[in-house]
Amino acid sequence: MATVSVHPAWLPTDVWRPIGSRRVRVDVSGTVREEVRAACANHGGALITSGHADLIFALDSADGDGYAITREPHATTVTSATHAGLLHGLFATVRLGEAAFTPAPPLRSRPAFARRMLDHWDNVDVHPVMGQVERGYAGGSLFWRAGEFRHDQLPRIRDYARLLASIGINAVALNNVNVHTTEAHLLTDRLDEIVLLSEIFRGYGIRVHLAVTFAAPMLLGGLDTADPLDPAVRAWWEVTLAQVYERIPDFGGVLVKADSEGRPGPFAYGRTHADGANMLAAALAPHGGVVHWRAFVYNHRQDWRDRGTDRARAAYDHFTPLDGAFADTVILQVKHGPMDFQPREPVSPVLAAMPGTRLALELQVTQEYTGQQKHVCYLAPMWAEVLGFRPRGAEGATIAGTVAEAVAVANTGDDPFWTGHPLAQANLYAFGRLAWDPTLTPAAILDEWLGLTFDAGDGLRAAFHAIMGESWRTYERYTAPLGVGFMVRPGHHYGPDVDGYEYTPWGTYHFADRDGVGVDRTVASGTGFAGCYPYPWSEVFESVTDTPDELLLFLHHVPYTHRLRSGRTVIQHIYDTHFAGVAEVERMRDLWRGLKPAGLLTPELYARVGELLDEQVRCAGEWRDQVNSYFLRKSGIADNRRRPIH
Ligand code: GCW
Repeated sequence: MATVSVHPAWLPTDVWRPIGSRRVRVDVSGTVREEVRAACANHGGALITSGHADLIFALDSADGDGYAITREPHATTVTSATHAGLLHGLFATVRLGEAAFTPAPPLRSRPAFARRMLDHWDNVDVHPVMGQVERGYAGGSLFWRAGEFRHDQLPRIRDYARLLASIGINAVALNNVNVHTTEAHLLTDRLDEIVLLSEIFRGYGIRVHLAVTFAAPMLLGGLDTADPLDPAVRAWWEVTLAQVYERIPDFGGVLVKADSEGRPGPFAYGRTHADGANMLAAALAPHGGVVHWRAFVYNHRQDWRDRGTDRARAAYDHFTPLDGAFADTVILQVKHGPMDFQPREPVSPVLAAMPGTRLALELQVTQEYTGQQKHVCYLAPMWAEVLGFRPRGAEGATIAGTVAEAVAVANTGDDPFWTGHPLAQANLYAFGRLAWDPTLTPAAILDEWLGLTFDAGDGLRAAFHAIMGESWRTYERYTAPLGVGFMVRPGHHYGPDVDGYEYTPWGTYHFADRDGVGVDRTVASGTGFAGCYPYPWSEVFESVTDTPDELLLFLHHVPYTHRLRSGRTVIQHIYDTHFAGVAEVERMRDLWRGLKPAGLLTPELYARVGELLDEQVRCAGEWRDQVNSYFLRKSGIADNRRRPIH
């Protein structure tokens, strides 16, 4: 049971009324029955074992974690082959509300991806730079505070597991992929904490995974090497992981960030990433565990003078030669874009280039580069574009049809609203729903979330759609233009700093000079990145006239006077979109001011969103003015509408 001050997110008590006010039979023991029991206690219904039931939950012999809901005049029946599937069926019934009890054709649903995973970037200790949660914008960690496990938070963690289960999440990595010394011990002498968490998550059909450091055999085992082909190293992992399985029989496996941003990895021993990942897979496979191996590998110490090195190519160059070399139980986890979770990037070419490897698509729900949960930025439209992208053209498969799994970096913490910005809850909700069914539309998901969270009527719904529906594109308009990315303040990544990364080793440049801007990634004259795509995208991206406007500067260096497909020049597009983006944010704030707190739109939530919208207006204005002034000064070309630029 949550403490009163914690917001119920999309599961307020009232969403249980349609179930809880009826006579319900649950033919299995466990979480479904306990949820139904609680709902009936709150809403006057009854959990019964005999006699007429309005709603029945029963196991059947179908396969997998899907469910079926049969709505007949006298009763509704929810069936699945597994407890987890029945739980998903329960939450689907919650989403249907009263409609679950109106006769209708049978509804069958199966998840598109067998594993739908959330990665926490939580630290145990407070990291001197990154804090308790790396790129966390929702307070502290739910699991640890200042080095200590949060025993006092177990009831809230249970509520959290329930929220995740209700959107179909079935795997959670508990700690940051940057595994520092204290966190490394979660695998061994602090395993008790993971055991406790696994007991809570297990009840909701969620398996726990741990991020581990590749150097663990040295750090924890006292060995003098972590060479994946060294027998003592292999033996250490086998024994250590076997001990984990003694305590956590359904332990999901490990997540590894290796040879990336200073993390240890197999390169130190002249071994490949397949050697490293397969070694861990061999230790896990006998127990049914998997390895999530991140493809986020690039040179973060590059010389900015060196135009030949292209960070966008790095994952492709490192991993595609290894296609087919990874064990079956290794999942290569690939960020959706080739750089790093920018508001606009092309889909990573790695996702289309490794047919012999199990791939996971990695999304970032935490809003590192999309307003840090101070800005409204509903990300489902971006993710839907990524999932629906067809690397081989209209006749080819989508990304959703290509990858094996969907993974996302969590945006949650111990904030009373779970996500800092209350409206950022919609992003977590949308990730879960899209990972279950990538064909759902962002607008339909938003509607679902609004219905549950606010019991929103038509007026409120329309206002929320107007504020949130296009908010990702709005964010794109007032920040870095035309896909060029990374004009953020280095380090914390909030707010504008056009040249902040320009002369740094991080590989994220825009190359603006007095004549033009953008990165030439063509085969003909640039880094060759466009050639990493299959046909037709290799040709589309190679061509400065065919490249979609929103990606132009990601792929081409063009003069400010270059005409976009839209007909506008690049410089005029920059001015126009930045003025328009801020005007849209002002309109969002005004719409919000026009609402009145009532019902589930509580005064606290209303006030929090209002304050954050003020900050979004301020920050968007700063973006507009810095970006516009920068390009006016570089180019010397005036805005054709002579609006104020500084
Ligand atoms: O986006 C970058 C972040 C790092 C993060 C890294 C990664 C966990 O700035 O904070 O480290 O990506 O994905 O590994």
